[in-house]
Amino acid sequence: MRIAHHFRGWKGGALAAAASAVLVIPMLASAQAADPVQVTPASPEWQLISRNTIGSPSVTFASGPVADSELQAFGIGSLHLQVGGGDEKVAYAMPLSEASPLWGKPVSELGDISYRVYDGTEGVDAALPGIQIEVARSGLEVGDYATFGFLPGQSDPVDGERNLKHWEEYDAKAGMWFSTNGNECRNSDPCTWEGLTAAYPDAEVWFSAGISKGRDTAFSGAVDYVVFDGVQYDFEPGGQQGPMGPEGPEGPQGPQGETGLTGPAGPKGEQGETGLTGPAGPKGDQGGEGPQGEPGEQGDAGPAGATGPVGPAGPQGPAGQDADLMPSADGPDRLSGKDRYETAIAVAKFRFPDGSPAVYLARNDEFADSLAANTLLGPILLVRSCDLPVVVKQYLAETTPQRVTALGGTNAVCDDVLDEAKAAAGIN
Ligand SMILES: [Ca+2]
Repeated sequence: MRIAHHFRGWKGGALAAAASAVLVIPMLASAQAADPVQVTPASPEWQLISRNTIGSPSVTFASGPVADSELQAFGIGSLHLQVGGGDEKVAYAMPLSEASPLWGKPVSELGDISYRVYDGTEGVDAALPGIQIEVARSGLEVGDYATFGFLPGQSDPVDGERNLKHWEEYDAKAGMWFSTNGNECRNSDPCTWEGLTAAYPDAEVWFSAGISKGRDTAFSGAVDYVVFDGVQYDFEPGGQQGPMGPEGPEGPQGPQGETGLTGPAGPKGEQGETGLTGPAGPKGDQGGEGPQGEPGEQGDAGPAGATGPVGPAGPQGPAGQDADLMPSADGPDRLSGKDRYETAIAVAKFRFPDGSPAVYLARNDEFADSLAANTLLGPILLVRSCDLPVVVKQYLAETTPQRVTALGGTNAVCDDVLDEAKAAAGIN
């Protein structure tokens, strides 16, 4: 994936950016209490969410666009988006962790949600970028992870009329919303905000909140002045344009080569390429000292890339990889669950305590497939041919791997199960 960022790296500028993150800008008529938070390429609070980005969309912070209308970009510039039709999609959002004030906040208690969007897409009735909130629909304690999305195409802008090459403001809580993977408020039958929060009264904010442009039409335009939970975010060009960010490490090499299969792509590499942040190296610290894998030398697990706060890319520990693949003398006497699905997950959790960038799905009764895959560097989870066990879904939602691979043909693992598994992992 190539992202046309030219503002790579926040390592050198994060502190300076944080210090200048809040600008005092004269309030418009609908004044909010606090000053807007200025978001620049250097702001770590907002990032490209690589697992929800496909293709090579362009995301830049730039001046304007200036429209021939009353409403304009807030301040000087905005977040410019160029997304191709078909398969491309992009998410630019606030990754959340347990330390974030939004983490676990009941969705029903969220304050204002609105944004400005400029549609400059010629010749296409473009689908606009919307607001996307990853949630635990039954609360973080229980899970049931999904995404709530605002549908600008089924909602009216504040001025009542949508025009090309105009800035339009959408009050998202006054418009229509959908939930992924749910019986209520499906994309085909969306709900008002009140309907959404009534259908999922226990939903809590989970993993990210921000802007998303889905995989439908092309879009060329911009987004600015996002208000989320009453906090205003003003996208502006400039900021601390530090040195090029480090490239993310490649995906782990190893037994994949021996089997001749393509190993998991370096998903961390993808995010590193945007230069916004160098995410933590997924296995960087793992087993660093293990001299060719002496038993029992398994090192500390690296920080979980998906949920952890992103930091500079960590170097991969080559020796650690070897050590990591060797059996440990410290294992339990038995790994088990109440059935084979749970047992596979118990094995996965033991072997990959911090999750894995890649996981594999094998049919519960096709032992040849899982046997053939046993040298892959990632958990092998068992599924029914056309049914994804709830425990597997929960595991995927908790560990958010960047790649899910089905083992065998569609008779072994049907496409619906693969799609559902990807959705559970947040891969859309
Ligand atoms: Ca702006």
